[in-house]
Amino acid sequence: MQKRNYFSLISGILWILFLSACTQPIKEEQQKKPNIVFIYLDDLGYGDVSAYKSGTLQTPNMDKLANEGLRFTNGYASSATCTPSRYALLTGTYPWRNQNAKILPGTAPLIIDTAQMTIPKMLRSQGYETAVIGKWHLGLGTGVVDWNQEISPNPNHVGFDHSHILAATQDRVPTVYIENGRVVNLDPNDPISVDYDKNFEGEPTAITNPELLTMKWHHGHNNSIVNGIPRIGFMKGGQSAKWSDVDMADHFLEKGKAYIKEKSRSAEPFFLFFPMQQPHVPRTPHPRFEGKSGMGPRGDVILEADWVIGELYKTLEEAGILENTLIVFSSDNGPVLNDGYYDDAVEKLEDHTPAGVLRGGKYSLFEAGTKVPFITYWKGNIQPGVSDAFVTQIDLLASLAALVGSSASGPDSENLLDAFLGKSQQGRESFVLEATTRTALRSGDWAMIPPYPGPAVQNQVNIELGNSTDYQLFNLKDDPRQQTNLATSNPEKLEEMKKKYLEIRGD
Ligand code: NG6
Ligand code: CA
Repeated sequence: MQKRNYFSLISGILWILFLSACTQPIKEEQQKKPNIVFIYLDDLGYGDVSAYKSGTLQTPNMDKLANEGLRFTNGYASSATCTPSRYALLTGTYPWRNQNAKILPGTAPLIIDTAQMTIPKMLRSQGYETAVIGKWHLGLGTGVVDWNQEISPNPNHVGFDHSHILAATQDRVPTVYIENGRVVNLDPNDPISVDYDKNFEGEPTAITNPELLTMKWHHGHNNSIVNGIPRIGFMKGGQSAKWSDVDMADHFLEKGKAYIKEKSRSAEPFFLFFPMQQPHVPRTPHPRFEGKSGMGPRGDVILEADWVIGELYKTLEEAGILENTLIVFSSDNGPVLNDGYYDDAVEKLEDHTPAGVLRGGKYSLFEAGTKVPFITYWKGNIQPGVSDAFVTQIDLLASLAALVGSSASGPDSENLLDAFLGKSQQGRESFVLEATTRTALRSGDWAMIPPYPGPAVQNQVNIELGNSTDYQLFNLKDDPRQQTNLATSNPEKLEEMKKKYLEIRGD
């Protein structure tokens, strides 16, 4: 009898141990907030991802996210250029509220106020570790930066625990990586100086020494030469710190992989903001990708970026955290072919359509300026599908806050979490988008562009900017290509749109 009691006691204990061993990891997994990886391309168009449009360029790793996640057909960047889009994304604030939110030189001060709420700050308050690895372009320091000292404020002062960045763009000096406010690999005996107005005596430029160039400039981009590529701005010194352009994709990938691997072992969830430089100019694919697209360097760097994304995905999978990681994929603005260098982007395009059927491109108030590929992917949590919900990058702050249990937001950010997770088709109603300091309204199925002076087409980049002496009104449902201006035939709708636009703009 006693023996039997002991037996049942021991088997009972074993059962409890067995059951708790089975349920424990699941419980922990459920309790741990999801990691968030935001992959942000630079100038990638709505039609550059093959999941968005069957074309000659194949992007299998982007397609995997799109086809096994949620592919948005009405996903928008906040601006048709880089800095304003990034500002809006991180702060949930319309970029036109901040007059400094425009394409910045490499010497510009940080335009995010260190008191402002940001996505990484909000996540940090919820126990996240946060990092930015890639292109920054939101300014650094307070005005006059000494690149040989700690540069402050930097991304670490607006919510990132860790930052490994390029300051502005690949075509702007300084052409160095900056980690947590310090230039990487800098030799103190060869200090860096940067100036956007005048050259340093005796330093070669694209104008004085064209024989040093391996890439030719088309417009702009004729100041200092680094690695044979003419840049915007003048730079002197810092030889050992200069990046290698063709290795940039590998460089950021290695940093991204190392961060994911390290944080996958941490008890805290992480947020990795991974803004990539492709396919912005100068397009410098690693030799492994050279000629692979048949479309010249622009196509090649898109294939390179696609490969990087596949590697990041694999890293998450191998670290065993794919099921607990929300991946968001988008682009900062629409596409451009010739953005200042002769690189065959126009000549070798063939039948590829970077903007899909959309009108305009980078810099434009027409749809292709801001309507971009937009994907959310979360294995096991987001059902694969296509969403027509109207979502914008400005909404990520409030939506991610809702995901992780924070009530933080930005002044213009809407909580669209259910739309981002595919639980609802309900997006936002209206949005005032920006393009080179001009603004326009997108509301319901409609787009309204107020009159603006200036050329209809920017000839150097060959993009229709949206300027006109008249109001322009389009019904995007019937006319996604924006071919028929309904401003005169539908005056009621025009008035309604004007009113809404002024309400939001508040001026
Ligand atoms: C423009 C540059 C362009 C690109 C852009 C910024 C010239 C003539 N053009 O001024 O090449 O660098 O700025 O692009 O200099 S963005 O995607 O970062 O906004
Ligand atoms: Ca851009």
